[in-house]
Amino acid sequence: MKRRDFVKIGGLGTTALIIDGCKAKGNSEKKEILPLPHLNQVKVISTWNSGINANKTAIEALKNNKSALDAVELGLNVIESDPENTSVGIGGLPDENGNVTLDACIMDHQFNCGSVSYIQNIKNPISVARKVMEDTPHVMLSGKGAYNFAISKGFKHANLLTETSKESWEEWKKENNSNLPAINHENHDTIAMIALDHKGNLATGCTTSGWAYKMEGRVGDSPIIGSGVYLDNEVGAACATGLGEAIIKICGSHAIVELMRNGESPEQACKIAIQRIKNSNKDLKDLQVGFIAMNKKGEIGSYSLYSGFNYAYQDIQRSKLIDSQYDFEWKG
Ligand code: SD4
Repeated sequence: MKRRDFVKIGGLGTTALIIDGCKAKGNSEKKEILPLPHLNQVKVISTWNSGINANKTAIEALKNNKSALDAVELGLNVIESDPENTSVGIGGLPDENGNVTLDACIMDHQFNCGSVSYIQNIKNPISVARKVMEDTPHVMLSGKGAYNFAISKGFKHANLLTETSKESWEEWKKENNSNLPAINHENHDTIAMIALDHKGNLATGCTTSGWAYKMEGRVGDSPIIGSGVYLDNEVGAACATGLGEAIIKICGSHAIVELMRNGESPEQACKIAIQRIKNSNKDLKDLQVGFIAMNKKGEIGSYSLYSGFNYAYQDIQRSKLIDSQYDFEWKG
């Protein structure tokens, strides 16, 4: 038997895989229709407009029958490796001492998850997080241990502080010193992604250099399973961007998955989580948080506290940037 073709047979994107019949006696013309891979359903969403490029790589992987997990890793690698992006990977804005420290985590459809926090000098922390998930009995490695583990797995030591980020840090030191810039307004766009593959499995991941000029040792929500990302393949997945301290307080991504489990749409679930952010923080000034979510059916949604948050959507036909619903107009 040999694989011949994929053909549309109509109705909700259903596809049929037609295979040449066995050249058995009296059966030479017969074609067998097998259960279908749902290639039409593959899709990916990710935070901010840098998600557009990441999604393009992710969707190519999904179209080639790769898993959602592969798609998430490959998609996020694109942004981590881009020195122009000052929020993720190489080129990320450093902490108060000028050190670039990165956080990332990844989760698959079977509750497997891996994470690295406060890792330095490694360009692709999402791939290290995946190695933690697959090659260790642990979920999370941090700091020097995460770095040593990465080196043992063949990752290369790299200087992550680009000239541009160094200049911005020096400028900040001169002018503001103790004042941190507001997260997510002008200066940040951590990438978090959710992908759905042809088997109907979800995966999610998140990677960031965290809050620009943060205190030495600070870790945000992005490497914390349940805060930066969460996924239950029976229900859906959610991930976050924005002020990690506020997201951690409500276990934001986990909360959204539980809300979807209880029947909320992805957007409504994100909106309720934002309501919890409002309830759990007295001072909402400069506190931007944005959530994105996708349920098991592939329905998507988002919500943010302030205007200005958007996310990138990609399926096999379309790529678009979607403005999130929000509660307050950002006035700066
Ligand atoms: C953090 N949540 O470290 C991250 C930052 C972020 O867009 O999302 N920025 O708190």
